[in-house]
Amino acid sequence: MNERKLSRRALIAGAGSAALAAPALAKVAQSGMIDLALPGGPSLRPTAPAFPGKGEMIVQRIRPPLLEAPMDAFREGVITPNDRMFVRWNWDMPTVVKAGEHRVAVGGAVKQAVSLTLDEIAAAGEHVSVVAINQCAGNGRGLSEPRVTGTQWGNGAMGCAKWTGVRLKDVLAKAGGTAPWAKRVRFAGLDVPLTDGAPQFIKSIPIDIALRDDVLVAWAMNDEPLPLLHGFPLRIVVPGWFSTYWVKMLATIEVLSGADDSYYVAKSYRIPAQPITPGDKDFPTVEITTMPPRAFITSHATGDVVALGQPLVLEGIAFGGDCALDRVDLVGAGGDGSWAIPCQLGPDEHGPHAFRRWRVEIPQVSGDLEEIGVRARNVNGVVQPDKLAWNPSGYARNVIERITLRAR
Ligand SMILES: Nc1nc2c(c(=O)[nH]1)N[C@H]1C(S)=C(S)[C@@H](COP(=O)(O)O)O[C@H]1N2
Ligand SMILES: [Mo]
Repeated sequence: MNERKLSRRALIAGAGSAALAAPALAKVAQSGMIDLALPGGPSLRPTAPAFPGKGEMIVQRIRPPLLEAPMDAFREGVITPNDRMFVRWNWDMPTVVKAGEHRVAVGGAVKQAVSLTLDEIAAAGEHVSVVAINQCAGNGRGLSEPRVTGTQWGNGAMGCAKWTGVRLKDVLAKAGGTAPWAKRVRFAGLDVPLTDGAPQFIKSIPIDIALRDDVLVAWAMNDEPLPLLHGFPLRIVVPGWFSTYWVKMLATIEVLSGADDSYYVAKSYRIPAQPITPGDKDFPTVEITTMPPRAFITSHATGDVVALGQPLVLEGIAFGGDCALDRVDLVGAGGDGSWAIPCQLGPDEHGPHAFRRWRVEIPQVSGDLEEIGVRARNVNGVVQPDKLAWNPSGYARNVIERITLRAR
């Protein structure tokens, strides 16, 4: 009940308009520079403490905004505060949204097409919260070797938040439910392409995923109304799936009777069906869907000096991807025959789709720690690989991340 009150307030407060003045976007104060340590190319990026609604973030692009969280945003806890959540817009982002006038059109292979107000969405069903990781399919792309095109993200195009809303299936029920022959559900936001004739950013998910109990039309992020940058007033949340499907500023829900041939599903956001070698052409591809497991060291970074002869505690975060995390191991350089030390997992506070903390103590540092990494395994037995599954867009990176520490 509390949840309901809170979310109602979130939706209705001040007729819930959110605006970000266009000039404010351009007037980003640059406080400093951060080195993303990207291989073989320019890797310095400005950081901005003054981007509207944000703490210190790495500015990859101002407009449409691409903001990355510095890794120190993940040093404590498992929930990413709203002001440290990365931001990604493919096309231009509307800077004023009037909640009172906002409608969500639900149509296609449904019984009766409807156009719903925010109040009607809020009344569509039980209010549900899920803690889930929002990760860009291109997270870590900038670390690809050889380099690839696209936003040169370090590993900060991810974050974990509590999302609150109603189930997508309850919203579909407002249209009388989906037809028995429904195949996919497609979403569009308020944003439109910047160039004439370019495809709109629309995305679809298979019908069985759309009807899952934890797939939401969400209006709150960490108990606050969705910030404009994150899709006010409503966004789709698909736990365990890359957030390219988590369409923001949701305006249209379209139930499809067949395959989706739209650009961002049929042509882009795809990975090789089989491993490839850089330079390969004309290989079959599949669409990006669920996330694989990943782990990160957050207590230390390459170049840090640690005390020789002393114990050393390393800490970080990890996640299972599309299912719960099973274990994390600290591993030495190289694949076979190398050492592995099991890490202790922090409490499972927020369920299978959230970050977990891990910790490990090395009893005594006996020399430099070259290329040590952390390797996550999920409950489905999927383990992070030692070798990068290189692909031309640097998607779905989950190779073991490594750092080198000097002992003095
Ligand atoms: N309407 C709309 N929704 C969108 C996008 C977009 O460009 N427009 N980008 C998607 C992509 S590729 C990502 S990674 C996530 C980023 O979500 P965030 O900005 O809240 O972190 O939004 C997704 N939803
Ligand atoms: Mo993305």
